[in-house]
Amino acid sequence: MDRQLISLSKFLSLVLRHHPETIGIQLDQNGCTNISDLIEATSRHGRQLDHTLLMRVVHENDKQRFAISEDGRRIRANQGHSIEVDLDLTSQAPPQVLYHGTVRRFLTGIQREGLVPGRRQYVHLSPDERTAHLVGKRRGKPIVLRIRAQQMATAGTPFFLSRNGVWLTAHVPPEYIEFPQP
Ligand code: HQG
Repeated sequence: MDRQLISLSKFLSLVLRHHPETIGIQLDQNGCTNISDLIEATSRHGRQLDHTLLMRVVHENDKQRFAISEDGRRIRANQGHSIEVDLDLTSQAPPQVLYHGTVRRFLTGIQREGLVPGRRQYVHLSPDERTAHLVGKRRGKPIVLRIRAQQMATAGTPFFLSRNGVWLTAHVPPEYIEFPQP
């Protein structure tokens, strides 16, 4: 993605996951908004956006952060919301182990409370170590935690797989987390 697309992707993440009111739009209960309203409101907000550019942000997005409805009229973020939305995901069995990328300064909190969603709707887990490493790296020297997801699921915790491959769950208690040796 080029710089213009990255900047637009960040802006659309802000609007479609956290603060639609910044540009005066509303999301429906599934987190969707009308594409033409979004384009108009974004342009009114002083950011250049048209349909072609929006489709490039969606299709060239490194993490497939956004999805378009089948009729092509609506858009939403695939995951990452702080606003409560119903992504209509069905729970499914996770692999035996999932991964979470974080940094050392959060470890004490995680050891105490487990992984909590913070301002997001869910805790985000990665299917592979490499992805978790990149997630942790956003904040400093990455630390990758191994999560015994299958055990959690067997004990009754639902897991969801977002449309862009991120595993979501409400909370990971510390007893299911393998911490790296200090
Ligand atoms: C940490 C990006 C202290 C947690 C990424 C994380 C991902 C705790 C931070 C997606 C804690 C929350 C999500 C506890 C969790 N005490 N710290 N008990 N429990 N934490 O950004 O997983 O580019 O909300 O380790 O690539 O980092 O936005 O979650 O460091 O897929 O599409 O609290 O966001 O994708 O941070 O990242 P975040 P995350 P996008």
